[in-house]
Amino acid sequence: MTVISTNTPTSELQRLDAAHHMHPFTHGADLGKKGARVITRAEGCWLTDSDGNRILDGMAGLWCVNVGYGRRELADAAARQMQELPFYNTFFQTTHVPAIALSAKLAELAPGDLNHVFYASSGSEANDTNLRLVRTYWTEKGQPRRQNVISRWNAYHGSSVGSGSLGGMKGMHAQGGMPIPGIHHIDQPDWWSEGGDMTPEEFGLERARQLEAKIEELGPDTVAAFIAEPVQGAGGVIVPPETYWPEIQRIVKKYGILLIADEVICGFGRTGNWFGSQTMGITPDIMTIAKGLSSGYQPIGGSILSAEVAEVISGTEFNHGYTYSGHPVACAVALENIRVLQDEGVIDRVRDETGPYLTEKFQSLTDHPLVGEARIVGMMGSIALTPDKASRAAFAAEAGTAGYICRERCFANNLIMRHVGDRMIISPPLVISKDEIDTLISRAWQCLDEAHAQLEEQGLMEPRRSV
Ligand code: PXG
Repeated sequence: MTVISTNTPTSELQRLDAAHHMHPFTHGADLGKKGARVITRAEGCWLTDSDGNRILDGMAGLWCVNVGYGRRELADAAARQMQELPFYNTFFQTTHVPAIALSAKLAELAPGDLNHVFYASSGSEANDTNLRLVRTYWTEKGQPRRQNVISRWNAYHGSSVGSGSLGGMKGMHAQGGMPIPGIHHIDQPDWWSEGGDMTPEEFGLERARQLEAKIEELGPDTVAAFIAEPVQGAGGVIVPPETYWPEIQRIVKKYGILLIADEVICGFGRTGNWFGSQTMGITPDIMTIAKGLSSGYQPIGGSILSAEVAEVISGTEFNHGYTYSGHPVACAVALENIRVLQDEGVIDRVRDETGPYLTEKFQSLTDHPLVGEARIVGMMGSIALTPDKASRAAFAAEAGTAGYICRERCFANNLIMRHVGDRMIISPPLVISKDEIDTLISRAWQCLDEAHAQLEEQGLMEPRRSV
C-alpha cells in the first residue's frame, strides 16, 4: 500500500483529494479540476504548503487560531490528558476534572451571571442545543406557546439543520429543507449595502425596530428568543451602527424574550475583549462559544447560560447531549488555551496595542481606488470593494465577481484574505505582530492593485444602476 505523507508530490495529493475527499461549501468538480492547496505545517501566523510556499494567514484558519499555530503547551496538554483519561462521558451522573475546571474558568470569564456551561463539539451543535434549550425553558416556565426564535438574514449560526435554519444564508436554506418551522428572520444592520439615504444611526434604529415589529407580528407570547452575532462574521464582518444594540437590548427586555449572543467568532479576544458582548455592550442570557475557545486545536463548543436559565433547565431532565459533550481532551486544551491568552496578556494587547495599530493600517486601505469603506473591531475587519465610492455602488457584475478576483490575487500573493460577496475580510491570529500587520497590509494593497487592473481590463468596473 502506498504511504501518503507530506513527502508525496503535490499533484498526487491533489489527485487523491479530488478522488476521495468532499470539501465543505465547495463546488467539488471545479476544485477537482483546479486542485486544492495542500497545507502541511504552520507556525505563528504562517502556513506552509506542500510546494514550500509560506503564506500569511489573515484568517486565523477559520476565525479560530487565536493564539497562533505551533503552541507546544496546547499539544502537551492534549498528550497529558490523552494518557490520563482520553475519554469519559458526562451523561450518567459522572463528570471529570477537565470539564469541571473549564466550566469554572468560563463562569469566571463570562460577563454577568452567565455561569453554567453545556458542551458541544462545534458552534453548530451548540446552536442546536440553544434552540432546544430556549424552547424548553419557556415550556418549563409554563409558557409553552413561546417557541418562535427570531434571527437575521445573512447571519451565520452553523450548518446543521437547526443551526443552519437559525442562520440567514439563503443559499443554505435552498438546499435540504431549511429553515425548519418556528424560525423567523429580520434584516441585518449593514448600513454600507442597505442603508440607502439614512444616516448609520437612523438605519441602526430602523433595523433594530424590525425586531419589535416581528415580535408584534408573531404575537409577543409566542416568541422565545432572539439570536445574533455581536458582530456578524461570515456574513462579511458587519459592524452594526452604534444605535443598534442598545435598541435591541431595549426590545428584548420590553418583551421578556431571551437573548442569545452567538460568540463563536467574537469570543475569546477577537473584538479586543473576552467576548463581543462586552465590546458591544450586550447583556445576553445565553452565549454560544466555539472556535477561539480552543484556538481551533480541538473541536469544542458550548453554550454558557445565565444562572436563571440554568436554574429553570435544571428543574427538568433536558433530553439532549452529545457523546463528546465536555470531551476531556478538548476541555484540557481549551483550558490551556485560556491560560495562554491570560498569562501572555494576548487580549489586552489586541485591545490596547496591536488592535488599534491594525485598525489604523486597515483603514488606510480606503485610500485605494477599489475600496469603499473599511470596518474593523479588534481583529476582525472587512473592506467593501466598489466601482464608485461616492455612491456606495455595487458592481454591475454578479455579486461576488470582484471579490473572487481579489481573493484569487491574494491566493497568488501568499496572503489568506477571504471574500464574502464583494467584501474582503480578515481575522488574523491575535498574536500577530506589528511587523506582520505591515506585511499583511502591503500584500493586501498589492492584491487590490492587481485585482483593480484585472477588473478594468475585463470591463468590470461598471457600477450597478439602481432601477
Ligand atoms: N456561529 C458563528 C457565529 C459562526 O461563525 C458557527 C456558529 C458554527 O460553528 P461550527 O463550529 O459548527 O462551524 C460559526 C462558524 C466562513 C465560515 O466562511 C464561518 C464559519 C464556519 C465555516 C465557514 O466565514 N463560522
